[in-house]
Amino acid sequence: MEGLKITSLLQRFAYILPLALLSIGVVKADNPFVQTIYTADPAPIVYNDRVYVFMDHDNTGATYYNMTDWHLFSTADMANWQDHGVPMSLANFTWANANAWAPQVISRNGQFYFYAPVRHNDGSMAIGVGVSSTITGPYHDALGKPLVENNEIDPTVFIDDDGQAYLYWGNPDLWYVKLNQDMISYSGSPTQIPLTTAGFGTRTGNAQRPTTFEEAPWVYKRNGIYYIIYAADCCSEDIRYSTGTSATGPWTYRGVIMPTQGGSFTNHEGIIDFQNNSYFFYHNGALPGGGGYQRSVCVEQFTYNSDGTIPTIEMTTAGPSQIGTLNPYVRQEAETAAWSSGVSTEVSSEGGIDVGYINNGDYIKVKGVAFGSGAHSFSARVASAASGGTIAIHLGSTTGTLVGTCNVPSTGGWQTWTTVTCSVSGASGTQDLYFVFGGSGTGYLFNFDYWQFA
Ligand code: FUB
Repeated sequence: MEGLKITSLLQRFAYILPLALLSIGVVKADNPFVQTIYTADPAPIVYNDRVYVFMDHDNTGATYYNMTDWHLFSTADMANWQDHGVPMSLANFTWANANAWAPQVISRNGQFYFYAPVRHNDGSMAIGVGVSSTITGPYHDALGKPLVENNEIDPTVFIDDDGQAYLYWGNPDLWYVKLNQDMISYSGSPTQIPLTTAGFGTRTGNAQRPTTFEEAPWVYKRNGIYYIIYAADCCSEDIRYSTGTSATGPWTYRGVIMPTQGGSFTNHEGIIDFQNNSYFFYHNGALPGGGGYQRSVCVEQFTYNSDGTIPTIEMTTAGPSQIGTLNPYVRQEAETAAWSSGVSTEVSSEGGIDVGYINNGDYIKVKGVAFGSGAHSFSARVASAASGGTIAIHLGSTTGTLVGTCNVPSTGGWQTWTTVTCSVSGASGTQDLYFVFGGSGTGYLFNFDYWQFA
């Protein structure tokens, strides 16, 4: 826990001033959709009416991709994202020692399988596979050794309609292997997909890489068309795609989806359909202090053309429209946010995650909260080893209508939890809700686990 606090403190210095400057009384944009840490290489999966996104965790101040864990966020409405913490760590692959890079998770056999590139102790990049009986993990190493190893990266996994599963990966080449039903072994040998210019476009000025394919393959099938999306034309990368008539091609080059934008020289995509909409996930360097090694995951909504081709998708700070609303009259996790400023998250002693490291002026935005005819009280689960503080409940912005203020006492410990309740007046209709934290002094005020209106 203390280690988390130190990490958080370092992160805080990187984030807090620019975020504070950006946030004075304004309604925030919602991309990047994770603000508490730097994140990259998003891998979305739809499960039980939610979108879960596995991602890397870029270290603050890093000058290389020396990442050590993966994080998971989920949403039911594409606007408010719940932090699930760390479902899998590099340390779980005991045969690996660095580079916790781009993962993807898939469900089969009532289990969830987590594929990721890591650096094997022998110095070569390899792909490990983790397994868990729940999507949120924790995942454990399924094999105790690499699933495949050829010093190439970026696995993507796809199960075809006939039940055959494929693992693809590669940089600089592009490979696939047929996975067995158990998803942790394979049949035959890894096979190289021919990188032809007809299949993957023409790159100029790089004799070693004559096609645009660089890395980050993402394979799926939609309405009978096989798609392979990839990071292309390094560096800076853009995102391109090809389509095929089978899971193993042949592939036909289709062009650019997302042009080079956004202040990161890498990009890495994931695509899903959810609630009859299509979503494109990617990363950029858009958070304060961001760049090529401090990246942030984002998402855009898009519509396929009628022939199945994909339109050009630009990076935005607005992100997708919210699907439906958020119900404030059931327990909501404090770590579910459309935007936050200044805070970090940690493992809660009561299970799950809590919001911690809260300073005076930090805030959380929850988008599209359906109060209906009105709320009369608010309860929050809180803890404080310091002297506590206040949760000011605003509508519309951090300085919008104040509908209530809850006092948080000292509870004698950062994980010594109590429930506080305060009266609320004027919260009705559907509103963007802002919890603005207050307190005296310069230290942390309190922790915040969950909340509910009545
Ligand atoms: O995040 C590390 C590497 O950068 C990924 O594996 C690549 O796809 C690129 O995004």
